[in-house]
Amino acid sequence: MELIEFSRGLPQNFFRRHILGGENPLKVSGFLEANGVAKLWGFDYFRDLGESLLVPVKTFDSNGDIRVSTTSLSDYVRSIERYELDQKSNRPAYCHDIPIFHLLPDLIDGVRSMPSSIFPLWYRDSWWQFAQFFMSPSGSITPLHFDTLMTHNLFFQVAGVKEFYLLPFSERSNCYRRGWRWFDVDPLNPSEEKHPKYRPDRCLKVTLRPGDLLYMPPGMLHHVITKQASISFNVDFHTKLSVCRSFRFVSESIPAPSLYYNTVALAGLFLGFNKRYLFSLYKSYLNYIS
Ligand SMILES: O=C(O)CCC(=O)C(=O)O
Ligand SMILES: [Fe+2]
Repeated sequence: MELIEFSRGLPQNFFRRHILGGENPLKVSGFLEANGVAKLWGFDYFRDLGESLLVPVKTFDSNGDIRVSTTSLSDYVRSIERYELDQKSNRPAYCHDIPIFHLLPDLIDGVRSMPSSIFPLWYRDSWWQFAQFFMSPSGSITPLHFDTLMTHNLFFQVAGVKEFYLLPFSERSNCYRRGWRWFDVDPLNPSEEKHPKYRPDRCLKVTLRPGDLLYMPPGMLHHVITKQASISFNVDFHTKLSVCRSFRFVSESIPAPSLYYNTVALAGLFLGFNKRYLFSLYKSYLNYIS
């Protein structure tokens, strides 16, 4: 596995070469700025916007549990700002996987200049419906996992800095798997004693700064640490090949809800079913993922 890097622009054959056939992660530095989506939303923007907007925030416990509570977006931004000034207080939880364009439809105008050709045809006219939002204070961690639907992932870093620790899907048997998609190995702090099969030389570190784009192919294991208070969003999507492949993982206990959502995507990608109708069947997914 190697990281393929571009600066700002994308090559002509980006979708065909790197997304349809690719197995490697790919980073495009300065992608958002180059596509007119620069400095779109800072912390100020959400602080002033979200007084009445309630969002779930999550804590990932070391035993693998995820605890969820609710706060107003403005209060949440203020708690991050306080924490970043004086890191002695408790770190605020992680605002993780929020379907932001459904909660704040005005934000869609800010991303219309993005080239939709980076998505499969079926997604292009409204790719933002599939986007998930992340806001986090420095030090927040999303532990090692792969994405539950076995989708491709385009990850957009809007503000702050994140480090991704990436491992190929083929390393899943060496990372001490828990259930379908979580892993016990901590690539930042590996323990030879506890996890002797883990191969740190297979792990690739990728740093994302404001404006950067990271593409991860289906099944790529990722562990993510927020280095500087961060705002990001991603779009998980299927191609015909990735959605068909996902049904193979019945033998690895892919959960029934994931198979349900992939059946919906299959109907869209192969049969071209109207997205307006299909999306209502898919929408609950955006609140289902961790
Ligand atoms: O940014 C993070 O902390 C997690 C991102 C992630 O897991 C994803 O995009 O699938
Ligand atoms: Fe993920």
